[in-house]
Amino acid sequence: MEYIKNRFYEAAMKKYDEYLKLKNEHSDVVVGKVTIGHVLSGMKGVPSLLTETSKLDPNEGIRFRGISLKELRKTIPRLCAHGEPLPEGLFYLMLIGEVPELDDISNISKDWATRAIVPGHVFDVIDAMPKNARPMAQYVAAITSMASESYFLNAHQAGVQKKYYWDTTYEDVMNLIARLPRIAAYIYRRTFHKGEHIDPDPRLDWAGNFAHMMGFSSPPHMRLMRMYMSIHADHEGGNVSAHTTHLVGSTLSNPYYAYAAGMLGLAGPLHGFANQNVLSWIMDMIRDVNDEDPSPDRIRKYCKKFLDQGGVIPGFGHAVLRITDPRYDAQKEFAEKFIKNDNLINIVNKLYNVVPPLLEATGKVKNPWPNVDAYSGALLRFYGIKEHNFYTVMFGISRALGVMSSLLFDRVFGLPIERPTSYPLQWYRDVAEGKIKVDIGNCDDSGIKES
Ligand code: HAX
Repeated sequence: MEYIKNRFYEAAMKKYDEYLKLKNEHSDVVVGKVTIGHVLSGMKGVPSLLTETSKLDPNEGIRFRGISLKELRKTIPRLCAHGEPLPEGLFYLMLIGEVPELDDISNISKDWATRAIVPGHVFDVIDAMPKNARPMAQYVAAITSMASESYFLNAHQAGVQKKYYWDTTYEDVMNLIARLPRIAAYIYRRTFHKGEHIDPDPRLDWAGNFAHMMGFSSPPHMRLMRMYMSIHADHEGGNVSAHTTHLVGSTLSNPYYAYAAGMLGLAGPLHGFANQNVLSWIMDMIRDVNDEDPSPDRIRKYCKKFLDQGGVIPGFGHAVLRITDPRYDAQKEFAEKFIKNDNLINIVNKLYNVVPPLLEATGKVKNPWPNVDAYSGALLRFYGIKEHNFYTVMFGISRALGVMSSLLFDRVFGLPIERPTSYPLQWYRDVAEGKIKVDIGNCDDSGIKES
């Protein structure tokens, strides 16, 4: 089990040397500019974070350690010829920076299986919540309660040196990831299946076991889950779930708290909650037009009216991407391969043709194309996972792979507490009107110098 940890340590120490060299020799190199427009529109496009695991290109989509989603799905070894690559393989790539062999992948599967025992009090915390509590609320409460197990927390309180932070963080990260499927499946069965729980099968891989514990043990379900858990794993560092995890982690909060905080960010409708909203929005449309198989024209009229009334169509648009999300394409490809003629999937496909021109016509939407969330609900529903309140939790399990790998690098680098500067509106107005001059050539660690 130490094999993966040792490999990570070797790779991480090389990165650490690069980090130190950059910090010591090039800290004063300017990498971008910040305008009032940036400040007032969510700092999009401003380089301000260090993330090793993946990079998002607006016109190409996500690359994990330089490898696109399409390439990745061809490169990562599978359990069988027609199967999907395992998320364990993507985790290895993000963590170590190399494409894994099948042995590396099964090493991680086995490691996680041995770490997957969830402490009893975590189930007590879940069971103490109302049965109709939102699955994400149950999930975050469970994760937070698991911090009692944090090796990092204990080591930090015992005064461990900063250069060893990564070691106990690694243990927490691996334990946390290993236990997420069990916790989430417990919540799923408690909330939607009368609390009839299904024991884990430690012989299965991480995603396969999750499908099994949810009650979906067939090979097609496991294949779906492997794909789903791979494509949602990471989207560089600036998205809200990744950024929040990093921000909270920068206070040296333990990995359980940092991840729980990230999940609360994922739960917002502009982010991961959109995957639930898409399906309920489509269901509303079906009810409204009173047709399970509406024509493109009926869909167009419905969408137009919805937009005219100020609605935001979930599953379309993106803060960075300017193309159809390759994660959408991956799901479409999967559906085309394995699903013949499903109404909801047909509607999703029709929306692809209908919605972008309508969004373009608003004149304000920067990216009219569908994102990852536009497809996933219809796909999950086809496979019998119909409880859309649970979808964001599923997204969150996958997202742990990326944000927890990144947190490990934060600890390796010893990144400091994150603390940008804020000013009141009047300050920006004064700068805009030339009443205050800022000297960007004269910045120091504390921020812009006024002159
Ligand atoms: N429907 C209607 N209007 C939309 C829109 C959509 N799908 N997408 C963007 N707009 C609107 C914005 O609300 C904004 O309007 P106002 O100026 O009136 O506020 C305007 O177009 C400009 O927005 P933008 O610059 O193109 O987009 P942002 O970077 O501000 O926001 C969002 C990106 C993804 C949040 C946005 O496109 C959106 O709300 N989409 C629907 C929700 C969604 O699918 N979220 C999931 C995104 C992927 C993800 O993170 N998954 O987890």
